[in-house]
Amino acid sequence: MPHHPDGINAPRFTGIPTFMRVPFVEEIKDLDIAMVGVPYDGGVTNRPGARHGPREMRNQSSLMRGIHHVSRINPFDACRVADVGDVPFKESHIPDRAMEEIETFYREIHAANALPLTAGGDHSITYPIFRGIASAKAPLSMIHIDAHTDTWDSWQGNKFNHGAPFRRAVEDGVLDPKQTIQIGIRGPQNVSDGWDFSLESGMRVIFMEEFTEMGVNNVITEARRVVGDSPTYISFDVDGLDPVYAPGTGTPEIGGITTIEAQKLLRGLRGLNLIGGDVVEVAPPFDPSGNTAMVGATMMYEILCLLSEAITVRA
Ligand SMILES: [Mn+2]
Repeated sequence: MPHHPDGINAPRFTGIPTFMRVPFVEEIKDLDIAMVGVPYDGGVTNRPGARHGPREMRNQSSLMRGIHHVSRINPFDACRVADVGDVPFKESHIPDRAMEEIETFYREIHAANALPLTAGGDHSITYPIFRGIASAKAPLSMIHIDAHTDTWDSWQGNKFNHGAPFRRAVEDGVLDPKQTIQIGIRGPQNVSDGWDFSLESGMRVIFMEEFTEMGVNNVITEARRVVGDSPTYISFDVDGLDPVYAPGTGTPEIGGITTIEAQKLLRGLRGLNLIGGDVVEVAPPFDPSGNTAMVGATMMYEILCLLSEAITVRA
């Protein structure tokens, strides 16, 4: 497969923007990590626009370079990484069908032995991703960064709305709530049902006030304790960040995580048994400067470095 272009002989402002300038492949084979776009926002409960997230994150992700300045990992040298394109939607205006179409694509990626790294899309997409890569016999663990627990129930008749993916995943047995940690939770709600579901099902919920009290290092220790060495997925909703850093999102909440805190948190997850990740809820219509997409793409790069190290260790 073609090599990742370096930014010296092929300047980063040139070429067609794939994720982080990796090659685009149509056939998913001989890959360690598959970067995927899921341009879907049929699950939003308020401001739409995350369907445009993958394209804008591809564009902004061309700013990324190879070598991580802390770990010195170069994921593009360490692993076979490609952009496998977007989920090929045919009926995405029907939520039930959209969920099936996403699941089908991730089954393919999983069958090809590649780890998925995804740009959303609203957060409803993580539920069919879990269905594609996990089973009730082997549910996933999760480290979840978000302002919202996303364990609410149906909204306006849509059980696949973006406030519900992890409730659906627990009901289906593809997510183990006792090995799930939710970090950065805050903001008022219409009903407390989602918070209650998370706590009653056994998830570890770190509200923003506790995050501030604990500090990032203790949050890392707690996250590592919760997931242990089990297969773990990282789901990163940009609204977990403070809107100062990520204003371009559908449901912003002030008083959130800073970008350096988020980077430290992710860097503290080295050595875990990581099997995939996503960055969701970048909504370009609310992001005129492109900053939120740039921040989202950088968090994808942090997760990519973690995944590539996890693969290298396993090999
Ligand atoms: Mn979310």
